[in-house]
Amino acid sequence: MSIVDRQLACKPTDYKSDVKPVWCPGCGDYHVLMSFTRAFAQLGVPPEQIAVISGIGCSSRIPAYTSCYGFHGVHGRSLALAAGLKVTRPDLTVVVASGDGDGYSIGGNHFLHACRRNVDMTYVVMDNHIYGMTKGQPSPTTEPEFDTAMSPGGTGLRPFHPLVIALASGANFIARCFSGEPNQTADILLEAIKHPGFSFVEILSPCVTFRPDEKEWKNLVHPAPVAATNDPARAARRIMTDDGFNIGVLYRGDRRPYSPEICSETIDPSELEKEFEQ
Ligand SMILES: Cc1ncc(C[n+]2csc(CCOP(=O)(O)OP(=O)(O)O)c2C)c(N)n1
Ligand code: SF4
Repeated sequence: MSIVDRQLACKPTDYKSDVKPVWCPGCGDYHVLMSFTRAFAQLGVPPEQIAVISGIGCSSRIPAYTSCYGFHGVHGRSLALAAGLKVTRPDLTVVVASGDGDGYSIGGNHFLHACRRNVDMTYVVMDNHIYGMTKGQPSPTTEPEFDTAMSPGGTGLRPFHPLVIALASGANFIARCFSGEPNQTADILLEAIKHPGFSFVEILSPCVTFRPDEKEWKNLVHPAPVAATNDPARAARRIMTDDGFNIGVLYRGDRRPYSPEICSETIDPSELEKEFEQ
């Protein structure tokens, strides 16, 4: 079968591996996996032309459950890996899967600079406002009053605002999804993958084991009341003032994606050498 025929024939099940997920029954990440495979099928790119990269965490297990190429890397370092891969293999579709602990705590610095660099890839953070895999420590998005064994009475710390930080750092596409809406999430993931540059998609994905209260999220999410904008100032105002449960595409930017040629266009290495010889 030719590549074109295969692209036409792709079904969501073609992107699933034979590995059975070990997530807890009811974990939101099952639906996220479904959204990934639906988005890939709609994209029509065969599994061997997609790379799913992750760090460590329950959410970061996703590459093993897809039939795409994948890399289950070091905790918090998935973006560096993915950027290196995309720059050297621009023909691949690169999608990065992370959790709020992996992406915003140990990986926080990489998040800022990936947004700035604007390599053409899609960063998906399954945010459950807790560390699931390591049994319920607070993460940067945990509410200040949320009581955990590690932080009795809550941390008292102001939560990190990933969407605002992504916007301020230069992400080129920003959306929020809810894992309980896999079709809508698949549509948004597809749009994020097709959008040039660094696309950031937050997926609210409940951890039913360490945050049973998050089962309520299905009653709190609602469509974003205004259409996406390409104006960062308007997007910032909206994201700063929303209730954290607006679902949809919130920002579509038009920054030019990073490519190694951007540097070679502007810097002539022989000129630099002359400067150092002086
Ligand atoms: C360098 C390093 N530090 C800490 C850990 C332990 N660790 C593994 S997963 C994890 C937290 C994962 O939380 P999150 O990213 O929110 O994902 P979730 O499990 O909730 O999906 C931590 C701290 C590790 N594996 N490596
Ligand atoms: S601990 Fe939480 S995040 Fe991890 S698999 Fe279970 S429900 Fe999902």
